Amino acid sequence: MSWLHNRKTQFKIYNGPAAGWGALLSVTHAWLNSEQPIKNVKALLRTNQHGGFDCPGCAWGDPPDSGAVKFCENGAKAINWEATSRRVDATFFARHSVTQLREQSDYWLEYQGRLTEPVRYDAATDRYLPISWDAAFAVIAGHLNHLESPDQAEFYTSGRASNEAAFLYQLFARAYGTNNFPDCSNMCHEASGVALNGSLGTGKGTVTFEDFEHADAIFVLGQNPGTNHPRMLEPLRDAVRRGAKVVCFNPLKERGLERFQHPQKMSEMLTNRSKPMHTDFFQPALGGDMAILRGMAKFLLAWERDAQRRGVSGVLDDDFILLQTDGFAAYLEVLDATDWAHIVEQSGLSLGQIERAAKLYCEASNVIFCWAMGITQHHHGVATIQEIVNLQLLRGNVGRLGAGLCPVRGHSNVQGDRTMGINERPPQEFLDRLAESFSFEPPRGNGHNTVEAIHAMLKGEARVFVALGGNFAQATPDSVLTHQALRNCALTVQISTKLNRSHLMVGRDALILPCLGRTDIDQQAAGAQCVTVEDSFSMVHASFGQLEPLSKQMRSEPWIIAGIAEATLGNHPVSWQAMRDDYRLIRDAIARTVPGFDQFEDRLKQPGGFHLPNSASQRVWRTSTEKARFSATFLPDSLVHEKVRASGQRHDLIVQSLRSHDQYNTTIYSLNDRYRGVSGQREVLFINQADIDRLGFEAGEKVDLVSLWDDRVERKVKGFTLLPYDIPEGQAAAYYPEINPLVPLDSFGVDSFTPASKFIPIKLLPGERGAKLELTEA
Ligand SMILES: Nc1nc2c(c(=O)[nH]1)N[C@H]1C(S)=C(S)[C@@H](COP(=O)(O)OP(=O)(O)OC[C@H]3O[C@@H](n4cnc5c(=O)[nH]c(N)nc54)[C@H](O)[C@@H]3O)O[C@H]1N2
Ligand SMILES: Nc1nc2c(c(=O)[nH]1)N[C@H]1C(S)=C(S)[C@@H](COP(=O)(O)OP(=O)(O)OC[C@H]3O[C@@H](n4cnc5c(=O)[nH]c(N)nc54)[C@H](O)[C@@H]3O)O[C@H]1N2
Ligand SMILES: [Mo]
Repeated sequence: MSWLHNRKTQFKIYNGPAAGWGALLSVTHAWLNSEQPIKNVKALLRTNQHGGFDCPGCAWGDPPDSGAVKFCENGAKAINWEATSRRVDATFFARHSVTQLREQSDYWLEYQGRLTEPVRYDAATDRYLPISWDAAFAVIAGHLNHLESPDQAEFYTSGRASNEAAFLYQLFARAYGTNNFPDCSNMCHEASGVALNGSLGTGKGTVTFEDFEHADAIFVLGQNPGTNHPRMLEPLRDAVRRGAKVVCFNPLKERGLERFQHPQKMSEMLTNRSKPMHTDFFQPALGGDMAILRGMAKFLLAWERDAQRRGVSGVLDDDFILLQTDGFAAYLEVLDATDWAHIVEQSGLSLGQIERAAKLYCEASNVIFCWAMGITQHHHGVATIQEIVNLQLLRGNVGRLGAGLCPVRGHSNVQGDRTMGINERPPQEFLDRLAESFSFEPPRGNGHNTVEAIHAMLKGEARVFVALGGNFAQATPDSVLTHQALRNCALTVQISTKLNRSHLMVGRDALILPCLGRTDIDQQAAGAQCVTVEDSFSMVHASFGQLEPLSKQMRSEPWIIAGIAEATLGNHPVSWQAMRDDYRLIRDAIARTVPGFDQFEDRLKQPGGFHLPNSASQRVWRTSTEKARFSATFLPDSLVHEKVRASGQRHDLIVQSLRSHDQYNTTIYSLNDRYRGVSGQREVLFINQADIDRLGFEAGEKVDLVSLWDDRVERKVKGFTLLPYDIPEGQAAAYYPEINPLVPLDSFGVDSFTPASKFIPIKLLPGERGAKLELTEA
């Protein structure tokens, strides 16, 4: 076997299973690196347990009534990363100017530790200096109260914010007067919400944990659970074991979709046995899923017609289609009008493969479809998800045990934040209830999403930017423009746990407000507080911090929001101080305002929490026609956007941006990616050897990447090592956020505004001369 290497960088094939010993070693490393291993072991054992805290990792749910250990390798990393004893305080900021800090990598910045005191940017010295909490609140209130319109402020949220924090935040921003809620979910599962709302009248997934136990087939599209939702591996493996089909669609043969060794099952660990994770694997073209799904539906239709001719029972669920749905006739027309050649060309699969996928689908009585960023972050993400729904409606696979739709969410509370009203396009009923509960008139028009917020800041139309968590500067597309957008602001406020690049893209005035994380004990006037979150299966449960905070100057998110609100609005429309002192009052307010939260406080006491009802899972369709709706959208003529074609240049490759095994979004835990065999480097381009040859380069060579768009802006990243990889020809992959500068701000999904970060047409240019890794034999 051969691999590429130099002194600090190495690429070699990983042959181990997902999880297993590799995971255990990696967890141990994260522990030791946190510099408080013993404390963190205790904390880890309380993860996702009743009376413990909710894992700040992903939004996958937990099986009901099991007392077992409920964390995974990457959850453990997230916890150790948060619960470090390293600190970023006034001494740290005295040592480093903001300009110097900008030179550091994202990895270095977050590694410096927890933010432990509030600071304000001082332009004269180019440094952050300490400020008291009261003075910080007064600065914010001063800016907000001097804007000409509340719509000149942007209130960003990242999906770790608790329900309590999110509810308070939206209440404050709406009482202040705006619906400008750019949100991480705009870049994440927005397409799922838009598609499911339109088709089924609910923006959420329709399945629970129990459904996974009863599914005969689970289709997993555009998702890498081994890295991003490791607790999902167990139900997938169990499904394979009991004879169900697990059918994956992914251009990359991700390790975590291949084999799995349970790190908490001694028998598997000691005998080093692993279990297969899938029964079938298809490698589509990037963005080719809609064509595959359309092809599958066409096969179903052909088989149905054939059965009718022969007078035998067919494959469609006629009763369901007749009684529960509408739009079927229009959908049939679209199916018939879509030609096979178009399907095959766009899908990247052969007709035989599509037929096989359709068979697998029809042979299973109960089917669940799961998907994540490989589906949502495309121009036609909404239409693709609606095609998943179409297929499921054809066989009545919604609203019964073992079947349904499962957008696998990202951040641990991103779904809850939406439920709490973090929504730039709020439903009018939500606003009505808010108006009634708090006796004020909230703004009714749509606010800005992430892309619109960046445009507004670039044009100087938005002037104050407040972030409840996250890393706006790095998570967003078109980094050069986005950084400029933040720096155009009169004030930027970052409520954060750790230092990141967003803190360095300062407005003329800038504040960093250090907050507690999920693992920290939260003491308020009424005693130790819990917060609540909602997972991908709509289970709501409480989370209690377990660790003593590093500094008394760190405050909880609700405390900080209440402070800003009181300084800006006084006691309008509530006593912010009372809410801050006792979160039960916030939960009372949620219970009064948000459907499904009656007797919130009492129901939290149930182990495992409680389930928010989902209308579609009960076959109640809250759509405009009160039916589940077939969507009749044609396949895109071309997957390549017209603005790329209009650039007059032809792309060399289509690149997708994805996550390594050692990162949490923009948080980089290390420069390694175990399952893909990369260590010591992140600036790599995974590419097929045939493409390296076709384009006249050599494996290991460094190249520059330039993306194409018809607006004369040069979007370039430099010095990426070409890494030969098992990836379909014509495609490539690289890590997010390193290639975010390549994603044009206006390259986003139809109706979702989600940056198309899984489909970036690029050209390769030769990089620095002589910078090449050597290929050696092992
Ligand atoms: N450890 C860890 N856990 C996380 C995160 C993290 O960064 N680290 N992030 C959290 C968040 S916010 C989210 S949203 C989720 C993200 O979870 P994922 O969606 O699993 O994350 P990505 O790394 O973006 O992986 C996308 C996958 O889709 C595939 N893909 C790309 N394009 C296509 C396509 O066109 N078709 C198909 N079929 N597949 C495609 C890629 O090859 C890749 O395997 O994970 C959450 N959990
Ligand atoms: N090219 C490309 N871009 C993408 C994606 C992609 O796949 N490709 N994925 C997109 C997706 S799915 C998402 S969800 C977004 C993520 O976008 P964000 O949610 O904005 O980014 P994160 O990297 O999760 O934010 C990390 C920061 O959050 C802060 N933080 C951590 N925990 C807490 C907490 O408990 N409270 C507070 N207040 N702050 C905290 C820390 O300071 C940390 O530095 O990125 C999107 N961007
Ligand atoms: Mo996400």
